[in-house]
Amino acid sequence: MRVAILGSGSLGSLYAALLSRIKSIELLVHGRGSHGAHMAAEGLRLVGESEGFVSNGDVFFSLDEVGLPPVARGTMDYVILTGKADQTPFLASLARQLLTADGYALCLSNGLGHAEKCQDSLGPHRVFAATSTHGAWRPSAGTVHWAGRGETVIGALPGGPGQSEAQPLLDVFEQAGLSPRWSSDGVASVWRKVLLNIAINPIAALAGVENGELLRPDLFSSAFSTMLEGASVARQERVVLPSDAELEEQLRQVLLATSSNMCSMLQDLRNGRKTEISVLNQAIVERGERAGLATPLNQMLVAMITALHAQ
Ligand code: KPL
Repeated sequence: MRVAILGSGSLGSLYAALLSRIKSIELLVHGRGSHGAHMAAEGLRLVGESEGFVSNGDVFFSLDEVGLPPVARGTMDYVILTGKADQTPFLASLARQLLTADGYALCLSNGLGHAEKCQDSLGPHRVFAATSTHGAWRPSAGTVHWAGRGETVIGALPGGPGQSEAQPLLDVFEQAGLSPRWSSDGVASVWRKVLLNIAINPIAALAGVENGELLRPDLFSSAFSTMLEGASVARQERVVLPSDAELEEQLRQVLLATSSNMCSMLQDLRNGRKTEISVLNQAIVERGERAGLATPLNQMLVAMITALHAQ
């Protein structure tokens, strides 16, 4: 099976390192910048929950600065997009060039709207919904730290492929330790992940703390209230969510499982990168406005993170 990972941030690098262990996969990892260059020249080191080294003989590391390798075009059975929010349309255009005629794409990026952008570019019949709660960060170029075990959800979208089309990928994710799960309602799965991110990311980023600190009662209550605002918007959009008590339990479990992780928004702020606030809390505020629902906590978090961007 041929698999391509587009975008080599923390999550893309983690999936690359774990999938590289599966001998039945030919893996292409398309990165950029100093981390991408480091991987292409010297390979990728995995530390944390599991340790290992991926040599550039085992995996084809390509660089966006150079372009897609011509030999890879039209050969990929699955393409996994893992870039930041504003990269999705570009990465989807690369996926279109890489996929075989009956290949499939999935996007693990945080936030709302990615799957729809992939569907626009590739057609609904080729796109799965997908989410990941694995925690990862990059201590230095060429290294990824697996900071917390989570799960990977692959799900069905309206008009999209089903479980049998996802099964070969679910099987290799299982072998790689990525704890995959199939969801028959991919839209709800993406929302459930977004509800976690709107609750965790801006608060951990503003407080400058690892995820586990949000289990402190004062921070937990702020995070959970932010989550509930998002849940009201989702329910207004007729998304089927579990009870508030179950959402609270899921928030607690993800904070426990990723307690030593620096969430992606904290990493982005510390590294001077644009955050994903526009596809997380800001998307909740905008959808809330359309539905006539006030989301003051999300609005305040957007204002504060946006003010930090401007500094
Ligand atoms: O998705 C994440 C992120 O950091 O963006 C979580 C699951 C919250 C892990 O930190």
